[in-house]
This record gives sequence, C-alpha cells and structure tokens, in this order.
Amino acid sequence: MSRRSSDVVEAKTLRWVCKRVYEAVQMDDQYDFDAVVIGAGFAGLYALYKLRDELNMRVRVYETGDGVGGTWYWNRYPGARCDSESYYYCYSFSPELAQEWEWSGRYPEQPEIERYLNHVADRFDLRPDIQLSTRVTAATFDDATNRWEISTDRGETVTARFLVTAVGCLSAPNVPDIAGLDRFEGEVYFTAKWPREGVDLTGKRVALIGTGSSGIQATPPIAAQAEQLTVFQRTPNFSLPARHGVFLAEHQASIKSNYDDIFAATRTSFAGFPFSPIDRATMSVSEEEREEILEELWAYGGFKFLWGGFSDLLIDPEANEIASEFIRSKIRETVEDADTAELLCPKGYPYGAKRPPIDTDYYDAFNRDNVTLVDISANPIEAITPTGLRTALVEYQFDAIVFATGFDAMTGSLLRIDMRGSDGVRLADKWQDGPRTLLGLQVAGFPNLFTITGPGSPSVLMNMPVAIEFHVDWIAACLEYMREHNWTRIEATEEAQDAWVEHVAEVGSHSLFVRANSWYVGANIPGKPRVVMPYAGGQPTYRERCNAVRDAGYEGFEFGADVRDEAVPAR
Ligand code: N01
Repeated sequence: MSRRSSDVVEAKTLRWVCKRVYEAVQMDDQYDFDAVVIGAGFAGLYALYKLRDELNMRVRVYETGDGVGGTWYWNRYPGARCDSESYYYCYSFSPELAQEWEWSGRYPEQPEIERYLNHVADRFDLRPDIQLSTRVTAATFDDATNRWEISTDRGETVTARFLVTAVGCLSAPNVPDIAGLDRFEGEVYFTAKWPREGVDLTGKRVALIGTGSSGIQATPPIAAQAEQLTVFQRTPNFSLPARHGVFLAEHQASIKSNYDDIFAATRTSFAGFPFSPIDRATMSVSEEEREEILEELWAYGGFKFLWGGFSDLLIDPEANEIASEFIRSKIRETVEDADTAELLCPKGYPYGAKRPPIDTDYYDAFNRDNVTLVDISANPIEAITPTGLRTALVEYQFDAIVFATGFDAMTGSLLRIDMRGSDGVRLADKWQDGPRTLLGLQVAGFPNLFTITGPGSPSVLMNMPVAIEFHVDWIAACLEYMREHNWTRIEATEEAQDAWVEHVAEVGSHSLFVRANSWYVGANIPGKPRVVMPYAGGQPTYRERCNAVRDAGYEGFEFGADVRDEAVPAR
C-alpha cells in the first residue's frame, strides 16, 4: 500500500473512531439525566419546569398515560369534577399563567382540568422532555456512582443523579379481590381508568360498586343514562352539595385582580385553601342560631361547611355530632323512600373522619325509578358471575359493572415500582409496617430520591397544587444548595426520620382520622398496615418545620460527594 493510500485508510479509521466515540457520548447523553421525574400530572409538570428551566438540569419525565394530566388524565368517569374551587386549584408559580387562563366555573370538570394541564405543558414547552406511554418499573440506587438506574416497561434503562417521584397519592387503583371477575361476560369499568373514548351505558343494567367521592359523583350521570342502576354501598358517606355554578365575567375579573392575595392566603392557611376558619365554637351560639348557620353553609355548598361556620367540628365530638346529624337530616329530607334514606345516613364514624365527598344531585338520584341502593355492609359481594354478581342473599344480572373502589392510596403508586436503595434494600421491605419518610420528602436508605407529596406530609389533607408547589420549591432549593457545595448525594438520616415518623403518628393519633376505616389509614386495602399516612398537623406547622430544616443547612439530612471527587468532603 502506498504512503498516500495508507494515509487515507488512517484518516478514514480516525473518522470512524471519532464518529463511534461521538455516538457513544451521544448515547450516554441520551440515557443519562440529572433528574428523572416519574409522572406528568400537576407535580411532574411543575417539577420539570422548575428543574429544567430554573436549575438548568437535564430532566426526563416518564408518564404511563398517553397524555399529560395524571389524576386528571385517568379519572374521566362521568361526573368527574374537582371538589376544590377552580381559581385556587391551580398553579400559582406563574402570574402570567394565572392571568391568562379562564376557568369556566366554580368546580371544573375533568376535561377542563385536563385541558389546563395540557395548556401548561404547551405554554412552558414541556413536551420534548416528557416520554408518554412509558411506565417506570424499577429503580435502583448505585452507591458507587451516586446515581439511580431506572428501567421502564419499554425495555429502556437510563441513569439519573436524582429520582423525583410525582406519582400522585391516589393513582394506584384498588381492584377488589372478588372471585369470578374474569368470568364476567359483560362490560367492566373502573372509574380510575375510564376509557378515553367514553362509554355508552344507554339501555344497560349497570352495577356501581363503591360510594366514595368517585362513586358519588358518577351515580347521577350514570343513572341518567342507564336503563337501571344498582349502587352497592359498603359504607355510607357524608356528602355535601357542591352548588356548582358558572363564573360571570365580573367574578373572573375580581379573582384575577386579587390573585396575589389569594395565592398568599393558600400558603398560610391550615389546608391550603384561601380562607381563614371562623373562630366560633358550636356550643357558643343558641340552637336556633346554629341551625341557621348550618342551613346557610348547606345552601352555599362545598367544603366551607367544615370551617366556615364553626371552628370545632373536627375537634369536639359533640360539635361534630351536631353537624353529622344536620347532614343526616338533609339526606332524610331529600330521599323519598325512608328505608333508602336511612341506609344512606352514615353512622358510627364522625363527619370528616373519611374524606368528605362533594356532589351534585347524589341523594336525589335515589328518587329515580331506575336507581336502587343495596347495602352490602353485612352481606358483601361474594362473587362476580358470568351474568352479574351475587351476595349471600341475592343474585343480580347486569350488562356492565363499574368499580368505584378507590385506590391503594399514598404508598401504592410508589410500591408498584421495584424501588431499591442503598445496598439493594427494597422500599417494600422498609415500609412493610407502614411508610417511613423524613417530612414526606425523602426516605432513609434511598439517597437522592425525592417523593413529592409523599406519606408523612400534609399532601391529601391539603389543596393539592399548593402542597405540590411547596414540595417542588423545597426540593429545588435543596438541589441548588447541593450544587453550591459540590455534593452529589443526599440522604435522610435514620434518626431524623424516626423522630418525624413518631411525630406524624402522634399528631395522627389525636386526629379524627383514626376513627374511621378509610384510605387515609390504609383500611381499604386488605393487609395494609393501619397508619395515619398524611401529616395531620396542618400546613403552617409543616411549612415551618421544612423551612427550619432548610435554614439549618438541611438538618436531618446527610450529604456526600462522588467517591472519585475526594476534594469535596462529606458532611
Ligand atoms: O375511593 P374511596 P374514591 N366491596 O376509597 C368501596 C379523591 N377524589 O375513588 O368505604 C365493596 O373513597 C368503599 O367502601 P368502604 C378524594 O380524595 C376526589 O371514591 O371502604 N365496596 C368505598 O365506598 C377521595 O377521597 C374527587 O367501606 C368496596 C369505595 O369503594 C379519593 O380520591 C373525586 C370494596 C371507595 O371509595 C378516593 O375516592 C374522586 C369491596 N371489595 C376522588 N372495596 C374530587 O375531586 C372498596 N369498596 C371530587
């Protein structure tokens, strides 16, 4: 080979090597992130915006659904509507967004919130960093590199310095273990996974199982469509009328001109709503005045019933019983058949101990000729048959069964991922006696993992977008702090976590929540440890604690650096 042709070969080889190196770097780049966020609902979208646009991080979001929206993507059952009012059940981080978006009315329906979240994804150009139709199946922390290795159901594996879960507190549907479900020959639906194309129940005999918020919202529209609706109730609920209404232009304008104050109020109130509870004890007024106040609250509708009339409904059992009996009297007044009314009246647990639903015409639906209530508290559903279902007493025939049976709340969506922390320890093992976190934000033994609205934080006891924004901002501040100090590893200490878990349990034990069997305490899932999972101490105390931890240089957390970067000392 001449000198000239060997030069050509060498140059070609060099080019080939360079190209392969370039591709390898590109590939690495493609599978290596500063942060992976799981979920593209309210939490995931804001986390992506914050980490990518404000912290300049390389972020990848994985979302199981084929659209963004999280809860508001999946729960598209008939009647699905938010029970917090639209103008504060939204993001506050962008004043421009708040000014631009027009809410149509008091309680937005699912399609409107889904549209809002799609608008957010477009407005902040979030879509290029969101991979839809992809479920994260496993995540393992590598102590040698201080990185997470994340696997998906599409067979991909990527790595990320930080793993941020934005999986939602109510997103792992509870499929009850009832024999024969696979043999049913009719249609089966879950409110939490309602088909995107909608369902036509016209002329059908429909069973609806479950009377939580979802079942209560779905009952009137299904009743209006189906030939016959049979509602199977295990535990009656205290449901309040929403009194939904459209926003008038002047109402919109007044909200928008007061948004700074409204958002400021959501950050200081007990539960993230822009209201201060009234300071008045139930027994401090006469019986007539009390009745008048409760009537006014009933007419106004929504959650104001809890805090807008009396301050002690959730503290004083006598006060609670008065409010509970008032709601029962409204049920009896509304439902014409006395036996049905009595079955619908909750007894044996106080109002507010289960998450209170808000409805539109739920109790009225039982006055329709095509709606029947079946009490299964004493005679549970024994089996689904090919043509319907069976209790110990009766066999029923149905064309469709709708399960509104709730969620494996707060922990289910995290534990459905095979999560392994330092030394391969499994989250499922760590949490076998109930969830353990520091501030609901981190788990000891799981470095560089952040859990937005995790158990042990107020989360579901708050207006969710407020809880989410606070967590994402806290996490972002923590990541900036780590960057300033060249730390690449953060982990909650066992001692700090133990103290927080004890505090959460102590506060929870004094709350009303221990007095009912609900998803707040895991009682809806057979075998789940009974623990008050959300922090019941209220937003102000919680924020104060999180901010104090931050101001003390993240007290209770330990930092470290990459092993190869010895110049940076661990703390
Ligand atoms: O679920 P739930 P959900 N056999 O757990 C029954 C939020 N949300 O989806 O009470 C028969 O409340 C179960 O009976 P019991 C809100 O935070 C918000 O309705 O356990 N029945 C119960 O009646 C809410 O609290 C909005 O005895 C069975 C029902 O199924 C949370 O999501 C709308 C059963 C489940 O009720 C969850 O609400 C919707 C079985 N094997 C939801 N298993 C809004 O914003 C369970 N049940 C308006």
